[in-house]
Amino acid sequence: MFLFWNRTDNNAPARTSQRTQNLLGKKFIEKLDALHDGAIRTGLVTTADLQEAYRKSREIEQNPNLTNIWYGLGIMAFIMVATPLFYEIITFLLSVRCFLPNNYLVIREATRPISDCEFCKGVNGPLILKNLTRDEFEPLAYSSQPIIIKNAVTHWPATKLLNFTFIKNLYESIPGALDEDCQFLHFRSDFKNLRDVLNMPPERANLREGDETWYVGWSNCHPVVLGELRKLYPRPHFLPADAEMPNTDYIFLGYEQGAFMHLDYIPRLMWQAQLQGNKSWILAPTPECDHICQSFSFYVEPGDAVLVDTRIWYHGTSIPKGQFALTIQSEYG
Ligand SMILES: O=C(O)CCC(=O)C(=O)O
Ligand SMILES: [Fe+2]
Repeated sequence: MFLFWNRTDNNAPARTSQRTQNLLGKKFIEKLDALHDGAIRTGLVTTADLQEAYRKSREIEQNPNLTNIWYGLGIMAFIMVATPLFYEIITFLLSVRCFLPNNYLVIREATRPISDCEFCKGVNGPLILKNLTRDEFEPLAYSSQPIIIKNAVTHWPATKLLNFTFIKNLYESIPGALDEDCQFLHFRSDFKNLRDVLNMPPERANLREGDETWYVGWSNCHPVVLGELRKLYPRPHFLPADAEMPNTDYIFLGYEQGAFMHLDYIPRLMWQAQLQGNKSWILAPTPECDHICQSFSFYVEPGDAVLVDTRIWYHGTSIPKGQFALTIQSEYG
């Protein structure tokens, strides 16, 4: 230890006499010789091994960058080959189309801007409103305050007419409706696409006791399907008259599981109409706001509308055991 310390101390030669230095040098060489002889005596190494090790150490010393570059390239090549391979294996083993939920739900944590937390400061639950008119909604329409509007959609024909069988018959009666590549969200269920959902045995669709629960969502991007479904529900009466609407809506339906916590990657605010069943929501601020804002949960009942800025509030849902939930969801902006 002492020897090594002395080697790296640049002032040491000035402070140590020539005689002491000679003595130390001699001792060092004796120790190295003893080490060398000891290693040879073990029989595990030969002089040739030691020479080769010395040659390699010189190569690394003279060319450290080249070694690092090869090492870095090796790691990059491994990541490039292993990542898609890992993805393929997982998606094959789990029999799901996407290992991560696709872009509607892509977890924006990696790319989203850091929040200034203004959206969640002082918010500890949804605003619950009743008999709301468009004028009353106007000042709130573009706020980040979550809102429930009680009984806002109770009068919609969809609350009575829309159900699993209606949706199945509609899709099966429109040629090509199931071939359209509309976004499909399987959440925690084992379905790969909407065709699989609509083809499940009626017992499971009605969740007979002992059947596995399921919960899915998808976009009605087929124009004929969308047109037929929109005959069952109007544009929500409370939305600002000039609000822009997308040309696709979403349906969420199923039992118990609900949606896992996520942020949405969508351009506008979202509204939902709860047509059947109760649904519990849990909202959480983005992690950087955890110290000023809080998470909270609430539930909606059939006939309620719910508005959440799902681009900035983490949100997850669940359905009470034994209930079937059916929701129409869309955006406005
Ligand atoms: O209704 C659900 O279960 C999930 C809805 C959702 O994630 C959304 O509206 O953004
Ligand atoms: Fe969402």
